[in-house]
Amino acid sequence: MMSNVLKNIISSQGTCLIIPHQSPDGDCLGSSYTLSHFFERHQIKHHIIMDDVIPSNYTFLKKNNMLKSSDIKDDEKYDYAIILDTSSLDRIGASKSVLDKCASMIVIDHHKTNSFFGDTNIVEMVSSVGELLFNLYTEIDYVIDQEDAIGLYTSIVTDTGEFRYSNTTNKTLQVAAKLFETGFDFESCSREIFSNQPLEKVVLKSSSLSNIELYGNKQVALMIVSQQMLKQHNCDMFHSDGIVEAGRDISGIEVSVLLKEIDSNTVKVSMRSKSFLDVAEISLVFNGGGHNRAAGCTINAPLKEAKQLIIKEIESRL
Ligand SMILES: [Mn+2]
Repeated sequence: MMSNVLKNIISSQGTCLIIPHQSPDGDCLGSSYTLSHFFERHQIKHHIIMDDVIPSNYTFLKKNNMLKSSDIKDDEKYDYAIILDTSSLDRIGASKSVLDKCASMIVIDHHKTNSFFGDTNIVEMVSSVGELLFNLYTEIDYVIDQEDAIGLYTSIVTDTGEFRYSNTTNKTLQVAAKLFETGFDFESCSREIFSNQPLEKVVLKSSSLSNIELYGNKQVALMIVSQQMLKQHNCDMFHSDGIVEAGRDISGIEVSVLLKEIDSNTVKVSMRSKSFLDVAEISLVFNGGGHNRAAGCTINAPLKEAKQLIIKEIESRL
């Protein structure tokens, strides 16, 4: 078995930068939160790099030690960059200059499309990075507390779609049970995450869904969030979170696609599938990545063209 990276960091008192992926979600924010707490408890000097805006339903995971890439000074040096929930280098939520200041890169991830770009890669096909961190903690007999449970639970509950997706295993539920044993306030966590949507975000979602298009014998749902829609509803792109899942949850739909217009020649594609289509494979065609049931990629083309490309690729597999 690979020696436990966390144990090595503690024994060497290494300095660390925790780096989640771009457009942070519940898993990378929750796992950054607990890992930072773990380091605090072991007096390890560290920061979390957060260049993006944290979506409002995850602001309870904000930490005082969060810095932007640009806050890291030229002469600073760190022993480790710990990259969480990120399958490839181009998805990292920090500028490359930050990585250059770290002697070693440790990747902790659960994407099957992970490209093993770190010096050390801990990649396991579990529900979430939260579940993977829990396993690493258990290996070294670290006693998780309520603060850890807040981060770990957020990771697991969001990446499993509240324990509904096929990545939920009996191990996942056993981990959740262990978190509950700490007595942490899971109801307050759930409220923060799921019952805390800004009104403009809900209106954007409704606007996108009301213009839904169906393809592939009505098995494919396609939604769009354009720059013009963001302006109209006073939203940022991170407010598009949750739309692609709503498309998937329509009966008869196997694949849901959300096209996010970043600029006139860049479209980010999010995909969700319900029961059989491997959307990670489709993403790989466009140099993206992800999981069987949730994946994404970027297409450098105008919206209309990107739509044709992705629909063609999906329809050929149905
Ligand atoms: Mn994840």
